[in-house]
Amino acid sequence: MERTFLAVKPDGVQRQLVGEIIRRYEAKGFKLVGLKLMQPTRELAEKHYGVHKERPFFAGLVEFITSGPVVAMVWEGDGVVASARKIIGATNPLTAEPGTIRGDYGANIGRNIIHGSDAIETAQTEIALWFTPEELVTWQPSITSWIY
Ligand code: FUP
Repeated sequence: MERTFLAVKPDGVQRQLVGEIIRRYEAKGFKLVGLKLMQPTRELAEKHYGVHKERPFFAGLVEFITSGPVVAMVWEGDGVVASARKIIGATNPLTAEPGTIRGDYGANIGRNIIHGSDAIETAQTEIALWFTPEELVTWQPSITSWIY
């Protein structure tokens, strides 16, 4: 089953948007299979954003993402990588559509609330970077055993 990596960034945690963000993915019907609150190390942040190493915003980006706790998550479902990105919205919150997470809550491109993997292969790399295999839980709902 397809999986993606999402992370509520320090601005999203500090603005108390964690519940609202999780709610959107639960409501959509995706399945949560990994979740932890952590303050990323510089090494992790530099690896995660390695593709942007030469960009002028790289140092500030690493500084920001390591500045406070982040909620790292893995979500599962058909087409979850692309769908999660649609729910997140465009990189710049000022042009992101209203109704998306960044469109509704983001202040500027450097404070855009949430990260989401941009492709299936990237998701696999990011999941392996942020989570150990033991931290990911494979589970099935057992609704029929407790609901009428
Ligand atoms: P996204 O995949 O939408 O998170 O965007 P990118 O991978 O292009 O960029 C990663 C992060 O770098 C963004 F979340 C914010 C930051 N960034 C800037 O601060 N300035 C820029 O010009 C572009 C990106």
